[in-house]
Amino acid sequence: MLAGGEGKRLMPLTADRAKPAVPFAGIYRLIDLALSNVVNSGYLKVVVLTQYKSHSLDAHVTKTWRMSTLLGNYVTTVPAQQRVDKNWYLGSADAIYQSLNLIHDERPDIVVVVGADHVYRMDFSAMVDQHIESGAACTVAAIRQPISLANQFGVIEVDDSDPSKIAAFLEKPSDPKGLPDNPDEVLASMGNYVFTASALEEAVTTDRETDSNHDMGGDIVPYFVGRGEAGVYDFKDNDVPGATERDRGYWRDVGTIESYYDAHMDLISIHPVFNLYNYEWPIYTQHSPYPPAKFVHGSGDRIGEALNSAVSPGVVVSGAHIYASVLSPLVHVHSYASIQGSVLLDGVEVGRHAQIRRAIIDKNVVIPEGCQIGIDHEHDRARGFHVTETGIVVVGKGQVVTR
Ligand code: ADQ
Repeated sequence: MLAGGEGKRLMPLTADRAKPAVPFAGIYRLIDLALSNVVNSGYLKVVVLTQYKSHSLDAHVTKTWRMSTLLGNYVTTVPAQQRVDKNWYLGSADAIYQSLNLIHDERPDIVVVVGADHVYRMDFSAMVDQHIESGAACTVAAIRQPISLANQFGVIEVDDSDPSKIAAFLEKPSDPKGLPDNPDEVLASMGNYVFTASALEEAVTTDRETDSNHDMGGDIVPYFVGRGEAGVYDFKDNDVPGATERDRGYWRDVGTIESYYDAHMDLISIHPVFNLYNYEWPIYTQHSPYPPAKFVHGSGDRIGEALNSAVSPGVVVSGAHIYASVLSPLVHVHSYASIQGSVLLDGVEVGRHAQIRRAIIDKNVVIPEGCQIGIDHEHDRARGFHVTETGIVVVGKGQVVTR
């Protein structure tokens, strides 16, 4: 699993942690989704390659994903180690090159390479089956996306005569071609790949000797496409047990603040677009044994309530109104406060009469009494908060909030 990226477009949430360690849906970290998919697919020998600000990621994976070693299974983090020379990982392909010793130790026939920062459910065994049947050296998972987002993705053109083969692959093109049956969409790489192990080794070794960006999407996939050895796996054919009509085929790259925010809103509608309550394909995580969430009357006998919201253990809502929001563990909201369309990370304290709209508040931030966030964006910017083009306000970890 590739988990070393910096996640610049998710700033300030990645100021202090790697993107895969960013908290998600109250009790999870982003990496829990990809790891749950891999483990639920039956693949139990997993290395997580880390680099950028990896401490909280490493701590989370080590604590949460410890497995019995009796059967030789493991999920283990491997930090960049300067094993090959004095360089850190030069890119995602170099992360694999510098970790080839792990492949040599296990001698697998097939290596599944998975990004660590997407929200979805996927059974990788179906993709591996197709890879083996097709005889491709590299198979790329693909999903249709709006053409307006093409510059964030690797864009695939399939072979006219054999649609399971990739004819061309352009990493983050600025001038993409739409699909023949829909000019408003492209076929995007999901950043998940299946490789024949020997072919992967040869590709990353050859790539290391060039002056490329040493990137899986930018360099390794095009290498296989150039040799006519790259196949495409259409995610719409993937099925996981327990999926609902509504959330089957759901996939979100949470690469930006907007998509991170939207992925949260997808969770909390009555019939969620992404259904966390599918116990046949569980999303695993672990956190401290906090007490149950509690809703109590507050000052002046105000009712404490949360509607269309997801509320984590350890939360106390006292005489405050929460709507369409996600509250992480240990959030405490005091009387007369109102929170709408917001995501509050662990331990956020919201003072009396505070109002929060369309905001993401990072861990342990204290919102003082009467404070307004997300109501006057000029005032939000003046206080040093990050405001996106679409008006989502982010208050970073450790930021001191004033009225
Ligand atoms: P991006 O997500 O933009 O596009 P990248 O930033 O390289 O590509 O991240 C891919 C994965 O690799 C992430 O999980 C990241 O954490 C990890 N990674 C990045 N640099 C790393 C390093 N030096 N060491 C270890 N891990 C590293 C990719 C593909 C596109 C595809 C999108 C789908 O390149 O083709 O469309 O994913 O989201």
